Amino acid sequence: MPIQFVTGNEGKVREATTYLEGIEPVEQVDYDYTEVQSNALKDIAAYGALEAYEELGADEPVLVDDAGLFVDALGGFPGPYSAYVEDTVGVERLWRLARGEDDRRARFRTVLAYCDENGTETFEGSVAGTLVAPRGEGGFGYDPIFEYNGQTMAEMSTEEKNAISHRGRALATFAEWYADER
Ligand code: ITT
Repeated sequence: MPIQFVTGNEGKVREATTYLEGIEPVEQVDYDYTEVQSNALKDIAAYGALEAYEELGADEPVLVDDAGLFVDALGGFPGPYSAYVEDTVGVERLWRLARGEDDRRARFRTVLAYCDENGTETFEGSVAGTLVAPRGEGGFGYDPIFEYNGQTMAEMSTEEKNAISHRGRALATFAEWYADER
Protein backbone atom coordinates (compact mmCIF):
# COMPACT_ATOMS: atom_id res chain seq x y z
CA MET A 1 0.00 0.00 0.00
CA PRO A 2 1.42 3.45 -0.85
CA ILE A 3 2.79 5.43 2.07
CA GLN A 4 1.41 8.93 2.48
CA PHE A 5 4.29 11.22 3.39
CA VAL A 6 2.73 14.12 5.27
CA THR A 7 5.01 17.08 4.61
CA GLY A 8 5.18 20.37 2.79
CA ASN A 9 8.88 19.83 2.12
CA GLU A 10 9.63 18.50 -1.36
CA GLY A 11 13.26 17.82 -0.48
CA LYS A 12 12.21 15.29 2.14
CA VAL A 13 9.86 13.61 -0.34
CA ARG A 14 12.59 13.37 -2.99
CA GLU A 15 14.93 11.66 -0.53
CA ALA A 16 12.31 9.22 0.82
CA THR A 17 11.03 8.35 -2.67
CA THR A 18 14.56 7.65 -3.87
CA TYR A 19 15.39 5.57 -0.82
CA LEU A 20 12.17 3.54 -0.80
CA GLU A 21 12.12 2.90 -4.54
CA GLY A 22 11.31 -0.77 -5.10
CA ILE A 23 10.07 -1.10 -1.51
CA GLU A 24 6.92 1.01 -1.41
CA PRO A 25 5.61 3.99 -3.42
CA VAL A 26 5.54 7.33 -1.58
CA GLU A 27 2.81 9.95 -2.08
CA GLN A 28 3.16 13.48 -0.78
CA VAL A 29 0.19 14.68 1.24
CA ASP A 30 -0.28 18.23 2.40
CA TYR A 31 -1.85 18.17 5.82
CA ASP A 32 -0.88 20.64 8.48
CA TYR A 33 -0.61 18.46 11.58
CA THR A 34 -0.28 20.07 15.00
CA GLU A 35 3.37 20.59 15.92
CA VAL A 36 3.32 20.09 19.67
CA GLN A 37 5.70 22.29 21.63
CA SER A 38 8.47 19.94 22.63
CA ASN A 39 12.23 19.72 22.63
CA ALA A 40 11.96 16.12 21.51
CA LEU A 41 11.59 15.58 17.76
CA LYS A 42 10.23 12.14 18.57
CA ASP A 43 7.17 13.51 20.39
CA ILE A 44 6.46 15.99 17.60
CA ALA A 45 6.70 13.34 14.88
CA ALA A 46 4.73 10.64 16.71
CA TYR A 47 1.91 12.99 17.65
CA GLY A 48 1.77 14.38 14.11
CA ALA A 49 1.67 10.94 12.49
CA LEU A 50 -1.19 9.71 14.66
CA GLU A 51 -3.19 12.89 14.12
CA ALA A 52 -2.63 12.77 10.35
CA TYR A 53 -3.55 9.08 10.18
CA GLU A 54 -6.81 9.68 12.04
CA GLU A 55 -7.73 12.92 10.26
CA LEU A 56 -6.94 11.77 6.74
CA GLY A 57 -9.17 8.76 7.40
CA ALA A 58 -8.05 6.93 4.28
CA ASP A 59 -6.73 3.92 6.19
CA GLU A 60 -3.50 4.28 4.29
CA PRO A 61 -0.29 4.37 6.30
CA VAL A 62 1.28 7.77 6.94
CA LEU A 63 4.84 8.91 7.46
CA VAL A 64 5.92 12.12 9.20
CA ASP A 65 9.49 13.43 9.38
CA ASP A 66 10.54 15.94 11.99
CA ALA A 67 14.10 17.17 11.60
CA GLY A 68 16.47 19.78 12.93
CA LEU A 69 20.00 21.13 12.90
CA PHE A 70 21.75 21.15 16.28
CA VAL A 71 24.82 23.40 16.55
CA ASP A 72 27.13 22.30 19.40
CA ALA A 73 28.57 25.72 20.24
CA LEU A 74 25.08 27.25 20.31
CA GLY A 75 23.75 24.77 22.85
CA GLY A 76 21.91 22.79 20.18
CA PHE A 77 20.19 25.81 18.60
CA PRO A 78 18.14 25.91 16.37
CA GLY A 79 17.20 22.25 17.06
CA PRO A 80 13.43 21.71 17.06
CA TYR A 81 13.00 25.33 15.94
CA SER A 82 15.04 24.87 12.75
CA ALA A 83 12.14 25.50 10.36
CA TYR A 84 11.19 28.72 12.14
CA VAL A 85 14.81 29.91 12.17
CA GLU A 86 15.25 29.10 8.46
CA ASP A 87 12.12 31.14 7.66
CA THR A 88 13.02 34.10 9.87
CA VAL A 89 16.81 34.40 10.24
CA GLY A 90 17.79 32.30 7.22
CA VAL A 91 20.59 29.86 6.54
CA GLU A 92 23.22 32.48 5.64
CA ARG A 93 22.75 34.36 8.89
CA LEU A 94 22.84 31.20 10.95
CA TRP A 95 26.21 30.50 9.31
CA ARG A 96 27.40 34.01 10.24
CA LEU A 97 26.41 33.31 13.84
CA ALA A 98 28.34 30.02 13.86
CA ARG A 99 31.45 31.19 12.06
CA GLY A 100 32.50 33.27 15.09
CA GLU A 101 32.82 30.06 17.10
CA ASP A 102 35.98 27.94 17.31
CA ASP A 103 33.90 24.80 17.51
CA ARG A 104 31.76 24.52 14.38
CA ARG A 105 30.51 21.01 14.90
CA ALA A 106 26.82 20.38 14.31
CA ARG A 107 24.45 17.48 13.95
CA PHE A 108 21.39 16.87 11.84
CA ARG A 109 18.74 14.74 13.47
CA THR A 110 15.52 13.39 12.13
CA VAL A 111 12.74 11.26 13.51
CA LEU A 112 10.43 9.42 11.14
CA ALA A 113 7.08 8.42 12.57
CA TYR A 114 5.09 5.78 10.73
CA CYS A 115 1.46 5.14 11.62
CA ASP A 116 -0.96 2.51 10.36
CA GLU A 117 -3.84 0.50 11.83
CA ASN A 118 -1.39 -1.28 14.15
CA GLY A 119 -0.09 1.89 15.76
CA THR A 120 2.86 4.27 15.57
CA GLU A 121 6.56 3.47 15.32
CA THR A 122 9.45 5.93 15.29
CA PHE A 123 12.88 5.71 13.67
CA GLU A 124 15.77 8.05 14.37
CA GLY A 125 18.78 9.05 12.36
CA SER A 126 21.55 11.55 12.91
CA VAL A 127 24.79 12.67 11.31
CA ALA A 128 27.63 14.78 12.66
CA GLY A 129 29.35 17.37 10.48
CA THR A 130 30.91 20.81 10.42
CA LEU A 131 29.37 24.14 9.52
CA VAL A 132 31.03 25.94 6.61
CA ALA A 133 30.34 28.93 4.32
CA PRO A 134 27.50 27.97 1.91
CA ARG A 135 28.49 25.78 -1.07
CA GLY A 136 26.48 23.74 -3.56
CA GLU A 137 23.19 23.93 -5.42
CA GLY A 138 21.56 20.62 -4.46
CA GLY A 139 19.64 19.48 -1.40
CA PHE A 140 17.54 21.94 0.58
CA GLY A 141 17.38 23.86 3.84
CA TYR A 142 20.67 23.94 5.74
CA ASP A 143 22.45 21.58 3.31
CA PRO A 144 24.75 24.28 1.81
CA ILE A 145 26.37 25.01 5.20
CA PHE A 146 26.64 21.42 6.47
CA GLU A 147 29.86 19.68 5.50
CA TYR A 148 30.45 15.95 5.83
CA ASN A 149 33.73 14.40 4.70
CA GLY A 150 34.81 17.43 2.68
CA GLN A 151 31.50 17.92 0.81
CA THR A 152 28.50 19.97 1.79
CA MET A 153 25.21 18.10 1.59
CA ALA A 154 24.20 20.54 -1.15
CA GLU A 155 27.14 19.25 -3.22
CA MET A 156 25.88 15.66 -3.05
CA SER A 157 23.39 13.83 -5.26
CA THR A 158 20.24 12.55 -3.55
CA GLU A 159 21.76 9.04 -3.46
CA GLU A 160 25.03 10.31 -1.98
CA LYS A 161 23.22 12.31 0.66
CA ASN A 162 20.92 9.37 1.51
CA ALA A 163 23.95 7.13 2.01
CA ILE A 164 25.27 9.22 4.90
CA SER A 165 22.49 11.55 6.05
CA HIS A 166 20.30 11.58 9.15
CA ARG A 167 17.25 10.92 6.94
CA GLY A 168 18.98 8.13 5.02
CA ARG A 169 19.89 6.45 8.30
CA ALA A 170 16.37 6.79 9.67
CA LEU A 171 14.97 5.45 6.37
CA ALA A 172 17.34 2.47 6.56
CA THR A 173 16.06 1.55 10.03
CA PHE A 174 12.50 2.07 8.89
CA ALA A 175 12.95 -0.08 5.76
CA GLU A 176 14.45 -2.91 7.80
CA TRP A 177 11.59 -2.84 10.28
CA TYR A 178 9.00 -2.51 7.50
CA ALA A 179 10.31 -5.58 5.69
CA ASP A 180 9.94 -7.68 8.87
CA GLU A 181 6.81 -6.25 10.44
CA ARG A 182 4.53 -5.22 7.60
P1 ITT B 1 7.32 19.62 7.22
O1 ITT B 1 7.21 19.94 8.68
O2 ITT B 1 6.15 20.03 6.40
O3 ITT B 1 7.72 18.17 6.99
P2 ITT B 1 9.57 21.43 7.34
O4 ITT B 1 10.56 21.87 6.30
O5 ITT B 1 8.87 22.47 8.13
O6 ITT B 1 8.54 20.46 6.59
P3 ITT B 1 10.79 20.41 9.78
O7 ITT B 1 9.79 20.96 10.72
O8 ITT B 1 11.29 19.03 10.02
O9 ITT B 1 10.29 20.39 8.26
O10 ITT B 1 11.94 21.47 9.68
C1 ITT B 1 13.24 21.24 9.86
C2 ITT B 1 14.08 22.37 9.34
O11 ITT B 1 15.33 21.79 9.04
C3 ITT B 1 13.60 23.03 8.04
O12 ITT B 1 14.10 24.36 8.04
C4 ITT B 1 14.28 22.20 6.97
O13 ITT B 1 14.54 22.95 5.79
C5 ITT B 1 15.57 21.82 7.66
N1 ITT B 1 15.96 20.48 7.25
C6 ITT B 1 15.32 19.31 7.50
N2 ITT B 1 15.94 18.28 6.94
C7 ITT B 1 17.03 18.80 6.31
C8 ITT B 1 18.04 18.27 5.54
O14 ITT B 1 18.09 16.99 5.24
N3 ITT B 1 18.97 19.10 5.05
C9 ITT B 1 18.93 20.41 5.32
N4 ITT B 1 18.00 21.01 6.03
C10 ITT B 1 17.05 20.22 6.53
